[in-house]
Amino acid sequence: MKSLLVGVIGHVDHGKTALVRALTGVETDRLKEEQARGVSIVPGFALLRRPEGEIDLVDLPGHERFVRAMISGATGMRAVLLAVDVQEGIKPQTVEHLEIARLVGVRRGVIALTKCDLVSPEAVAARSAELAAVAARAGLEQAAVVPTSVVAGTGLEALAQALGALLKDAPAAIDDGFPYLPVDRVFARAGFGAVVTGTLRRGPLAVGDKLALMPGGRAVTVRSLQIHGRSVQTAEPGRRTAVALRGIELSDLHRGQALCAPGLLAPTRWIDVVLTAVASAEAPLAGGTACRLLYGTAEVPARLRLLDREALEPGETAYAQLRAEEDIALPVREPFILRLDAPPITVAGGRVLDPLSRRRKRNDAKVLADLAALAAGGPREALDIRLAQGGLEGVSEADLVRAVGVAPDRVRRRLSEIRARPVGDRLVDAAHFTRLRETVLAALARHHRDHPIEHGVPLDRLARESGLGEAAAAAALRDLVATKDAAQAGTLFRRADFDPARNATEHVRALEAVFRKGGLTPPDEIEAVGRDIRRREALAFLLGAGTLVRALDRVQKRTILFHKDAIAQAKRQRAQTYPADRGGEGFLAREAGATLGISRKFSIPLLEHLDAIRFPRRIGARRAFLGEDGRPG
Ligand SMILES: Nc1nc2c(ncn2[C@@H]2O[C@H](COP(=O)(O)OP(=O)(O)OP(=O)(O)O)[C@@H](O)[C@H]2O)c(=O)[nH]1
Ligand SMILES: [Mg+2]
Repeated sequence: MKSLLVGVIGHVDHGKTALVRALTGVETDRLKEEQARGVSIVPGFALLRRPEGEIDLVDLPGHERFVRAMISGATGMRAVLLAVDVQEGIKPQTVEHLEIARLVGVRRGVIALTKCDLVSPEAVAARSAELAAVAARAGLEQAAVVPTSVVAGTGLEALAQALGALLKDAPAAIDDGFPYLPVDRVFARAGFGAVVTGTLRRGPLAVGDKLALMPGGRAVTVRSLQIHGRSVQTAEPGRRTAVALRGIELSDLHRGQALCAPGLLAPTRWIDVVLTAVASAEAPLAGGTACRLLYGTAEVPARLRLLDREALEPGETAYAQLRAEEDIALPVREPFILRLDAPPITVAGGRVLDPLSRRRKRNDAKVLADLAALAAGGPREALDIRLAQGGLEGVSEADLVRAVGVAPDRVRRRLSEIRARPVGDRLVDAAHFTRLRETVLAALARHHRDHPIEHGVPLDRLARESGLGEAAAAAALRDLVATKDAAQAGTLFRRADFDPARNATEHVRALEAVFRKGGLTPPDEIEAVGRDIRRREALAFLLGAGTLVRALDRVQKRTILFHKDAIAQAKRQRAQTYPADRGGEGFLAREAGATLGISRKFSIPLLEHLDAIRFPRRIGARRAFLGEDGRPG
């Protein structure tokens, strides 16, 4: 069913509550004090059923002392019903309420001229024309002006029809896929426990949902849901909703808190915003001004930091930061209002562009360009911008979700569409991932140039040499190996186009010859290589290439260097000597040494090495020949 939340606004005593009563039969002035004084103090709620759907009317207080309450009730309104007393015409809160509606992004509405029983038809006609012009100036598109009287009962059907038309043409409420409900009332109800009410925003809410109570993030569960007294399993965004909660006491609940999907909001002191000064302001709004930040149903002291000018002229729009004096948590794109304490006036309003910011540089082209792009775009652009800001380091998914302000599964879907890449526990956009790859390839090239004798470079060293984090270097390397731009041998990485054999030097060739000749009784390392730096490099090269193998005698704690050809020869020879051992008895280390004609000094490390590569397998003191895959050959 279609629904629309309409804020009923206008100057004090202009007949808002009387209109709502006449349209719906609901008395929204429910407080004793409201009834005694004949003035609305808090927002009241009533449902208007129409053939087109349901209209949630929020009857807002008009008195100048209750503008803050009016703003808290204006949260989530998508259209307005402006009440104007036909005799009084435009008054200060008529203007202020229209400004507030405009600042929170409302562009549609209906105007009711009230108390028309008290004046002549000519006076009604004159006021109608005047109001149509005012509405247009206030940014209300094609607002119908409907003369009414609750005393005479005239114009009410026409007004209901105008509201119905508004509903019919209304775009669907924004659905970002996660529930956000600023709490405006709290009470206990027998059989339901603690109940909060508010306007559900941003996404649906269902019985059983787990939520976080912000600020603070305390976990609560939805026990049951009601919309205008009707129990429901699911509430759609845009509806006035009563939520019975499990997991919390009434005393821990108060207006100004908000229910939200867990993880979507995080506390902060700094937010980036696009801000418009009230058009009817008498003076510019200076940077540095202390003000009250009103968002959802919350209000906190904050300081304004303009980013590209010293002051905001009336009606002007600019990018700015707000520094809250206590932790705040509100979603991106959320509207807010700024007021002064003294004089108590509304000075500006706007939308959140970055809900988790920090102090930013003023007059910085990049900062301002990002904010302009965020202001012009939606979730997609926010995702692109945040990823770009994350650069080579990337952004965590939790941070992205908050910056983008839509449900995590939608963020994930989009991330795969734009081919963002996981790097450790972060995400990097495709362009930066390409740069990561290039950075790693360049670092590999430098390494090969500076250390031509090495076969490659281990990950940790490459990370250092490329100036990247290990996770970033590892992700890039994995991708480079997958695309065959790099190769991995053991723990070493190299460029695919780097052929270590090309870099074999005289020393390498000489050393290799020595060990090839040595066969299964090679010279000691000290003797053949010693401390000579060239020969040590040559040894590293030959080990890296697998030409020489370092075999270990664990008992004697000594190593022997074999040429790979000698090892291959030993394997062949033994396989011929012990064919009967396949799956049989196996042989002892000394028997093998005897067959090969070498002493224990060589046979023990040789067999250890062959064990290490599973040829043959060890069975107690005996060894049996197995295939290289570990199965009996
Ligand atoms: N004659 C006449 N009086 C009206 C009409 N509508 C409202 N009134 C009177 O105007 C006064 C104010 O009406 P409310 O409906 O309380 O005004 P409001 O806009 O809700 O006031 P606040 O909520 O305090 O801003 C009341 O005394 C109403 O009886 C009307 O159509 N004709
Ligand atoms: Mg009222």
